[in-house]
Amino acid sequence: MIHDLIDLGRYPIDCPGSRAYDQLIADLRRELDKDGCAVLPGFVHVDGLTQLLAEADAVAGQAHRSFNRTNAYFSQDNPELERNHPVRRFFDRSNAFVPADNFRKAGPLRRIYEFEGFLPFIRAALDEPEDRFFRYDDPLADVIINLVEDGQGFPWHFDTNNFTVTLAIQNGEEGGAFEYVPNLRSSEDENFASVASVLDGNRARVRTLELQPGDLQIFKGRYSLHRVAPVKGARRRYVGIFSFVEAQGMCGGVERTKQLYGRVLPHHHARAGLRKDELLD
Ligand SMILES: O=C(O)CCC(=O)C(=O)O
Ligand SMILES: [Fe+2]
Repeated sequence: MIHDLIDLGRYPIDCPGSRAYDQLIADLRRELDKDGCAVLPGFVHVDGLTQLLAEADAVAGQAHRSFNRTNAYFSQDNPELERNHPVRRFFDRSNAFVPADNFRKAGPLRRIYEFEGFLPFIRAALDEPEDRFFRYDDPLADVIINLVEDGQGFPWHFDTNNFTVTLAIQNGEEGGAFEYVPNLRSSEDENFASVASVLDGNRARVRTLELQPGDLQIFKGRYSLHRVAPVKGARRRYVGIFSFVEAQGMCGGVERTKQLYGRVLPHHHARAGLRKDELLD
């Protein structure tokens, strides 16, 4: 069972159909409808965290680092636009991802991801149909840890995937807040003027979440501009990332996987075609 990791008293994800479960789902849906973000504080309890932290420390040395410069859209520069246009504003991005094959089946992070009640719970919270919600079939990327070190963060961006499910495992000494501007753009309107204003430092609509170790976050990042503020100090920020996709058998592309994880497996070559390259953008 999973009670040694998850606070099932507070989050009865093992009891679908119970009143407490239905209430929890209703609350999460309301939060997600309102601003695309739901946080479950203390989803992993203190004893569970001890296990997760030990696992994270043990595999941190396996992280693959990659660097690039990116705009908020993960797109190319467009020299025809004026110099200050958000599409033309590039920021440094560095990643250190611990690939998924470092997380053993019997280890705490993968046990949460593969717990039979976890996917249906996340799917219900997101109100996604059963035939469009699957675990990622990528042995290097299905469940990973993102490690953020002194001076690093994740610059302002919109996700290219619909939702992200993350678990805070350890915070840096300072910084590392999750900042977001709910619904800054829509499928009809890019709202470039407001995006530019946030990039210029306008904080009026910015919300700040200081997630604590053990908190689970469900975030719909396609329309909400967001960033991770730079982390300061010697202690690394660890976040677990659980990936779910809309088609069975989806796997990362060969080039993208090499870039993010430093290597590929035969599985990636075999699955080339059924891809979800944009994951984690
Ligand atoms: O590390 C986080 O808290 C979220 C990072 C993020 O925005 C992303 O992976 O798209
Ligand atoms: Fe994001």
